[in-house]
Amino acid sequence: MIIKTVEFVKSAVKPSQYPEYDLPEIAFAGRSNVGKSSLINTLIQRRNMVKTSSKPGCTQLVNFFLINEDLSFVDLPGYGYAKVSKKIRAQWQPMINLYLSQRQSLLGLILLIDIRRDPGKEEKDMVDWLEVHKKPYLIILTKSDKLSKTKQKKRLFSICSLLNREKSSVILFSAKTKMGRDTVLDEIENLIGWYNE
Ligand SMILES: Nc1nc2c(ncn2[C@@H]2O[C@H](COP(=O)(O)OP(=O)(O)OP(=O)(O)O)[C@@H](O)[C@H]2O)c(=O)[nH]1
Ligand SMILES: [Mg+2]
Repeated sequence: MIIKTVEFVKSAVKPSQYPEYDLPEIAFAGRSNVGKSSLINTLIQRRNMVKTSSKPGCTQLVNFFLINEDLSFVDLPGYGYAKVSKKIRAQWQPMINLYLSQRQSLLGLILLIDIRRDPGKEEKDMVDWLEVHKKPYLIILTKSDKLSKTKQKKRLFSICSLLNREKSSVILFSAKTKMGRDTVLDEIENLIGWYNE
């Protein structure tokens, strides 16, 4: 897939604020600081279109982007960050859950996992939810540049076995080196093709 145009559409807290366009939508989910916003920036080749930060808890709303005028990307707040206040956490999880359960046009989800971390309860719950709701999804291991090639392979192997997934269905990615960018774009194109059939 070639990304020609990108437009920030809006930020939302609740479903009544979501854009009303009826376009296939791909959402990016994962723990705080895992690299969701950086992955989107890498895909769209804009360094700062989506705000990123070394401090977890950067994305605090559901952010909608229009791609090539016919596809929507959604950057979600991260879950699981212990250091944000209880009050903020109490607002985020329902925001993510509401989005997942209410958004009719959600075509597929991209679940990001830091290559150095074992998937936790949040990731397993997310995969279970996706399976139950028959939503297509991709698993991406972020920050792969932090490990040697040999360690990347080892981590890929153990994360796949923890999640019961085939190795071919999990993508090694780095926003720093752009490793995996083309594979992610191809997979997104496959998802859209599947939607259009
Ligand atoms: N080395 C390296 N750093 C990365 C990579 N992806 C993201 N980062 C860094 O990790 C930090 C968090 O990245 P974000 O993209 O803001 O993460 P996020 O998942 O959107 O975080 P929240 O919005 O807080 O949920 C930033 O300092 C990024 O520069 C990567 O592939 N490699
Ligand atoms: Mg973010």
